[in-house]
Amino acid sequence: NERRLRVLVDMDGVIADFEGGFLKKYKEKFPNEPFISLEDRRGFWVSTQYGDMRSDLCEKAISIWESKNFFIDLEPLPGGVEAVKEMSEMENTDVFICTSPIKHYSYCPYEKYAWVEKHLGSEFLEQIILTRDKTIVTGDILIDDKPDILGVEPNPSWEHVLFTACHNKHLPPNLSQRRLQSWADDWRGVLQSKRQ
Ligand code: UMP
Repeated sequence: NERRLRVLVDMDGVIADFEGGFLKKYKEKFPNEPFISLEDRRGFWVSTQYGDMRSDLCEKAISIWESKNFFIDLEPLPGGVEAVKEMSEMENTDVFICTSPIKHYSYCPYEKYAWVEKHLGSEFLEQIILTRDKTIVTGDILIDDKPDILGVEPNPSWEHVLFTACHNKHLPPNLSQRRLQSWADDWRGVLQSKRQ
């Protein structure tokens, strides 16, 4: 059906609290090291900002999300699970969870599936797209907190709607990029605007 709307929803920073989960486990593992509060986060890459603070903190940060149980333990972000379930029940709407796994593959891909099963239900295991390149995935909308989503396809089919996160909320307004401030924002209106 050509009239169906296809929505791609990112996981980390959109429905799963990567930043909050990272900071909590980083402080537990490195209680005597400096940390960056969520208020002070700038830039998508946590590891880059920690490395800029002190070079050895880059690998310490990376060790947190490479650890067993990091991804499965992430808390859902407010309203995200409910929104994904609601949009998946809308008529003529297909929802996919589109997420990039880290390259240290021991735990992350498995735990992303387990997280989706735990919070969204086993029927959503059909809807998972794990890819390091989201530009080759076709869809009408991609809801994602990463400001720049690049890959081999120079003209992705989707409109990227930037989901506000601690690391992107200070970016200067970009008139060519719509934003969702949170799941309390008008995501239904964004979907409606893409329907023919
Ligand atoms: N990630 C890193 N380094 C960072 C921050 C995040 O490798 O400093 C990982 C976590 C996620 C992935 O697995 O990058 C981001 O995926 P998307 O949210 O773009 O799908």
